[in-house]
Amino acid sequence: MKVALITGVTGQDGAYLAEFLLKKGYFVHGLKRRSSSFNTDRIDHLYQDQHELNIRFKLHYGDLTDSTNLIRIIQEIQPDEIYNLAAMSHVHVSFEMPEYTANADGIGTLRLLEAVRILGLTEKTKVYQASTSELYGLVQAVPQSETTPFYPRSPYAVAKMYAYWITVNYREAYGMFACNGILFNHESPLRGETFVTRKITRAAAKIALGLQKCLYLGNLSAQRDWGHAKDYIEAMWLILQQEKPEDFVIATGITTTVRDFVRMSFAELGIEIEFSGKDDNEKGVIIGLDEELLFQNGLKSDRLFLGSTIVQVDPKYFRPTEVDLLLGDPTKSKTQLGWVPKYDLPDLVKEMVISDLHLMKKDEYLKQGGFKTLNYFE
Ligand code: NDP
Ligand code: GDR
Repeated sequence: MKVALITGVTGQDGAYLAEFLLKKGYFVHGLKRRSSSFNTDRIDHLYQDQHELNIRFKLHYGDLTDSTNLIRIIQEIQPDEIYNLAAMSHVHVSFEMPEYTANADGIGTLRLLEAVRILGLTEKTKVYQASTSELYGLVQAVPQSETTPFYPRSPYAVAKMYAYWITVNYREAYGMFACNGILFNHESPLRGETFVTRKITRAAAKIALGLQKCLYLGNLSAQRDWGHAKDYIEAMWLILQQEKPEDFVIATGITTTVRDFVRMSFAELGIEIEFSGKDDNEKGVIIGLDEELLFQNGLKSDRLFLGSTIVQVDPKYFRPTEVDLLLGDPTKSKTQLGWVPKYDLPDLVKEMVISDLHLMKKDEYLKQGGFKTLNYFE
């Protein structure tokens, strides 16, 4: 049985990858951080009671900032494959926490590679590094491929640039099977709530249900190449199944503005928006309601008014340095890995919006039923 270690197993990609590898028959070990509250929501359905026989999923407390912990775990489990997905992954937050981001995302990758080397596992253990399209940063050329020069624009991207090159270096210096997947943005219903797509789909659901009035966003003109996380984790696995270790871009080859993602999300529920104004003053206003679609989604139009502003720009979400345009060229991954994504952007938007509508309806039912959370502080 193949043994895999996933760092960042509690995150969006970690959850999908764990499920994927379990289905492939792997024994999956996951690294999770100690937290004062539960942080395993995304993988609770995979949990196996450790007292049972034949378990194939095990979690270990750990952190990419702790070398001895990583060495001990890797020594104990002797993995065939390590997927290094753990990171402080929020670009805007990295401007607030640059040193920690460098430590976890940059040096953390070095710690992992060194652990494999120190333990004499360079021939046994393959390593996947979660590299990112953020490396391209300030546009040098489009579409961006494996040969496009990097120009990182955030502490996150600079840390990931170190991780990218240290992975290449360990491959060249020690002959390790260590690869970078340069993944463009990928989303899903499991996406963290503060990334723009999920923030939009959650807010669209809440606004449609009358639980929120307005969605505040930053740069609406940013363009991203958005795919589905389920497709992207499959590419991670394919990268480690190649004959030779190499780096691959994983992208859809289509780019869309944040503004259009907003339009598509509300349209999915039956709400048509028009944007007007510029920069800080740009607004999204309801210009049409599709009664039939609203009805199909279990929504009532009496809470929604033509002409009301439901999206506004708040400059606090602007970044000190922005990445304006990402558009990937997936030619190499399609031809060499045989990677075929199953989802397109409309599928992704639909899945996310419907999932959030489902979640928010739960809140609405509880509210209507008079449910109140107990207040422990009175
Ligand atoms: P998430 O933010 O959803 O998950 C990050 C994971 O890393 C979480 O499990 C988190 O734990 C864990 N983590 C954070 N810091 C540490 C640390 N110091 N030690 C151990 N674990 C830590 O990210 P995604 O799943 O979206 O992304 C996975 C990886 O891919 C990340 O490295 C990200 O930078 C990279 N990436 C993501 C892209 C995307 O579009 N999603 C695109 C390109 C690259 P906890 O749950 O406790 O917070
Ligand atoms: P990104 O994702 O920075 O590309 O990094 P995010 O969804 O945070 O931002 C995408 C674009 O949307 C603009 N934006 C906003 N972003 C957020 N979060 N919140 C807002 O309110 C908002 N308004 C506009 C941003 O300015 C940006 O241009 C993601 C992460 O998953 C990284 O870990 C990963 O490496 C890259 O994708 C590829």
